[in-house]
Amino acid sequence: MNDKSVEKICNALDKFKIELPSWGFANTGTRFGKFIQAAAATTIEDKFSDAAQVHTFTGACPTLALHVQWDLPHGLKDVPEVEKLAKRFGIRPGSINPNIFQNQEYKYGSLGNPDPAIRRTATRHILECVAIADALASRDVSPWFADGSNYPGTQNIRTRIRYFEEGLAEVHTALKPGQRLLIEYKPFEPAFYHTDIADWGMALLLAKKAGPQSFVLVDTGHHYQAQNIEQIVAWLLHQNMMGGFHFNDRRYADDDLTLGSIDPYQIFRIFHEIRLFEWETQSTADIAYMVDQSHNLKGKIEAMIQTACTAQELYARAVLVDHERLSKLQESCSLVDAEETLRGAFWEDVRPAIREWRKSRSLPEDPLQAFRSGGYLERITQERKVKNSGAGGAYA
Ligand code: RM4
Ligand code: MN
Ligand code: MN
Repeated sequence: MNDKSVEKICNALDKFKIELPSWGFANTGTRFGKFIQAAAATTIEDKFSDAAQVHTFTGACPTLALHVQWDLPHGLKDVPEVEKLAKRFGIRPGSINPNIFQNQEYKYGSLGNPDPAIRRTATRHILECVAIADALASRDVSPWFADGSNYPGTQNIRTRIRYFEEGLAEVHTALKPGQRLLIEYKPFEPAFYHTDIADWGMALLLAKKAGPQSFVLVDTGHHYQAQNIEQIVAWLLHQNMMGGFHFNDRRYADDDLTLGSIDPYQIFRIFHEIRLFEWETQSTADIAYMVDQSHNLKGKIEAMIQTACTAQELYARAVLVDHERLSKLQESCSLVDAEETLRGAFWEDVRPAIREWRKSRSLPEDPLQAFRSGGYLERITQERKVKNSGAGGAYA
């Protein structure tokens, strides 16, 4: 690889940051049960501390997404504590995620619930999240709605669209200048007949209707098999509606596997669409890159370091695509050469260039190795094991 390519990668990596999810450090499981890890985070302090490890060794993850009910159980009252932790660990609070799916009252939905009192409760919670985001100087409020129904005929799909339009519009009016509302979609689970915000088209229409500070959030695991995700990304970029990502990989459904573990070419193609857009428009796409993964079996901090490094590798490959050349080949319909231009970048070994970048930024060349020899994992395993041994893993 020539010096110019290395320099291009280094400059791009300086700007490429990826947000970690607080819930990725806690004990999580499948719907059949949890496997408890002795070193898992059980408090918000643990989560900040673990995230700081990932950032220390990768230099790529300066922010932590928070799930309000899990991380700020007392809402706004917990803001000073979170601020203190953010300062102490050198990690900024990232996107604020409302929880409108876990409480008993949300059995039949939140903003789409036929009961107006429950719709109010949900709206109030999201409004509090907007206030929390404001207090923490976090830009993005990022709700995911589990709303839907399990059987045909049991809910009025169009009435619920209206409820969503009303609820989201109300939330939008509370946004401060600069804040954004990111609307996430998901085709199924937990609802198995219809989900109120099932795909990018529904999310896009709702975001447009809510107001100019709403954008769409693409969770890479929230698509049907074989769906062309990079095409969705290209459309959202074209519409200036691409707000952020929840990165993860999947083999079957919403598996939340490590980014790029199943299909690295897919993630590369997404990054390519973004880089191409940026080259054509001579602008930087204002996108929040976030991870939404919870590792049930892998060590959580190690898996997050692996994820951040994988994201950098796939992003760096997309940086190498020769846009000028590719555009000409596309125009002349030189199919094989165009495809080879894209594929060629994908097959470049960018790891030496990334090591260069790390060295020149005083980061360890091998973040995973550096974490392992740092002694942190042994220490927290000792400190947390008693607490974690009391955690229940049962499904029923
Ligand atoms: C959902 C979705 C959301 C996440 C929850 C916990 O499947 O991906 O983003 O907040 O899980
Ligand atoms: Mn998600
Ligand atoms: Mn998900």
